Amino acid sequence: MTTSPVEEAAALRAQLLKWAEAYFERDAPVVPDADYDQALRRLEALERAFPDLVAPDSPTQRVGSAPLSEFQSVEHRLPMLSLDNAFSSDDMDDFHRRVTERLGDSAVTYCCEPKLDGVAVSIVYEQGSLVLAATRGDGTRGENITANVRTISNVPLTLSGEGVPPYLEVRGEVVIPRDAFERMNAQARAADGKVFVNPRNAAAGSLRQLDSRITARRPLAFTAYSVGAVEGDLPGTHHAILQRLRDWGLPISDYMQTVSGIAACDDYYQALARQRDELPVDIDGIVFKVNGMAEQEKLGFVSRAPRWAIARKFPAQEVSTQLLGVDFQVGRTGAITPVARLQPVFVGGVTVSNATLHNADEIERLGVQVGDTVVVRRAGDVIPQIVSVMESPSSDLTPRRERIVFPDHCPDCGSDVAREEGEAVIRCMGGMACGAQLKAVIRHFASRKAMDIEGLGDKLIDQLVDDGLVGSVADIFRLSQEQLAALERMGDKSSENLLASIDQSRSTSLPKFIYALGIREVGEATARALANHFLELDALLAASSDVLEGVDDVGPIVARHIRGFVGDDRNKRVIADLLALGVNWPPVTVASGKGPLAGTTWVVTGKLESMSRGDAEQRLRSLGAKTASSVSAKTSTVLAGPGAGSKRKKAEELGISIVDEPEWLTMLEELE
Ligand code: 9MJ
Repeated sequence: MTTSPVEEAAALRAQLLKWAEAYFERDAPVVPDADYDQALRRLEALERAFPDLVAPDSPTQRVGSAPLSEFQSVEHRLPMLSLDNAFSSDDMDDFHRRVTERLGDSAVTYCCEPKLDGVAVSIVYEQGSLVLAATRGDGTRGENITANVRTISNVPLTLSGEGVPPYLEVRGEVVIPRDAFERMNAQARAADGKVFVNPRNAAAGSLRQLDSRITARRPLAFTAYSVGAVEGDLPGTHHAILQRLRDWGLPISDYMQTVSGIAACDDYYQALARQRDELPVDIDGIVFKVNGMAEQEKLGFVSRAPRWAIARKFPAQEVSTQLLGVDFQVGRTGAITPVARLQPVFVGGVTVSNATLHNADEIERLGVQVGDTVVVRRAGDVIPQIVSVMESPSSDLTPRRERIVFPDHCPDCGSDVAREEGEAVIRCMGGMACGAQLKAVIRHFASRKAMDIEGLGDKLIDQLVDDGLVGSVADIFRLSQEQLAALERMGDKSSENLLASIDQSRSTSLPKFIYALGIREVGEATARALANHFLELDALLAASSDVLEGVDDVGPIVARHIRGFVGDDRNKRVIADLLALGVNWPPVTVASGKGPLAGTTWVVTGKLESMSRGDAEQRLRSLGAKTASSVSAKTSTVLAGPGAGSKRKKAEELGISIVDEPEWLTMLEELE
């Protein structure tokens, strides 16, 4: 049966209105943006082809949604428009052609800005004082959220400096930076509070609180990106106007840049796309604006959007797909993790066919079942996650749903499983008798930041365990050339190389050795803190819980895990075997009041260009400094690379000195 354009348009309109209501009114989207955009574009195409189909309430005729009744409605002096989207360089070429044709000039300067993925707001200043703030609403009327916006710490309540216009409407985006979002959700989870799907929904939810005391507790941040109605004089370019806003105390994007021509726009887009995952805030594309205000005026507007601007979108980080099944994987500590098998989809720039489902609580929270259509999110190198379940379409085509049942025995070794009191995780009780656990333990032991055994990859580990050659990490150092050469796909040369790298790994450092043991919750930083505190392995093995809790980074839970690990006879044996088999390290040297940076405490944050953060910390410690992971009154200096977020902000608030990487490298040259 084929559907007519009339039916299709009606179905799309109904669907879009429903999705938009969930998104705007309830801050709880039911489909990824990419699906919404696709349906909207299809409806636009139908309406273009059959203009009679355009209904006054069509989602194509609206920018957002009607304001909620609880907030007062305010009319924007000038409409707040949205932006047209581009999805390819061809779309950008079309945009540039339209601009140059209308301007009759082929040399156009564009201002490039990251497209922040938050909530658009308008803030009005009269005689330099904040008098009104509103959401975009339907573009013509928005909601009065002045009380809430006044709580945002980087929104000035009064503007300062020369030439502030008597009436100035500033427009921009309110977001929640990623690291603050993670902290906020972690707290909400701990307190059984509302967990948000992403920073944008968290920002939206925070801004539409009727009680602004709640808003004040949310880590919101504003960035100005344009002006609305203005009485008074402003400079003649968009870029200069934003610089002026900054002079008056308003936050603007650090990444804003003017370029000539469309090829340079593409360069800017590609450069930011590469940095996307390291930025402190979510961005979903780049906005390009014709820089000259006279040119903007000449270009004017079409129904919903200015002709002088376009938003080029990045590939979607959230898409929908079907959950085909669930596998259960056993990790290093026996934790059994449900892994979603998905209908492969392209998301965040790669094709994804698996995603983590974390644990049974998460499955329950999501209400997910096999056969459901789910929203998958992949951002950066983070493991793909299922963030929500889409409403199941109620038609005969609805696939049969199937509940996800946790195994009551280990899927690898068949041992019993148990869930510890107060824990979300279910564990296999098989210990090292469980092949899956043993393999995961060895993978961790051999990994780069642990014993760093080059060439001992996952496949080889599987073979060694399955063939019974390795039953503990100590057995790695007992392997002979003959045993290795006899393995499938392993020649003489590769077995020699592997033996050489195993041999080399015997010389390690105490922090790496402690980390390699794979004690629960003992990551690299804790391993380093333990090594620096105890200096000798024996002292760590003998330490009581009280003594352990005296170490930076170690609380009662970590202390319990350490005591549990070192108290286990099998682990004691493995440690003794490793030492007997020649694993060794040089004495630990710690900052002992010596070195040019003795007495100082540093925090390294952001992404450094010339070395990893770990190496930078090592360099600092070798000069006598202490390094810490969080900024406090005890911090002397913060080394901040690009993308430094909350730690930099905290340092600024506390008046702690901040150095950038070039300054720091110069300092090192002098000190080292
Ligand atoms: C965002 N979302 O970052 C605009 N935007 O300009 C930037 N949005 C915009 N500009 C005019 N950087 C309408 C919307």
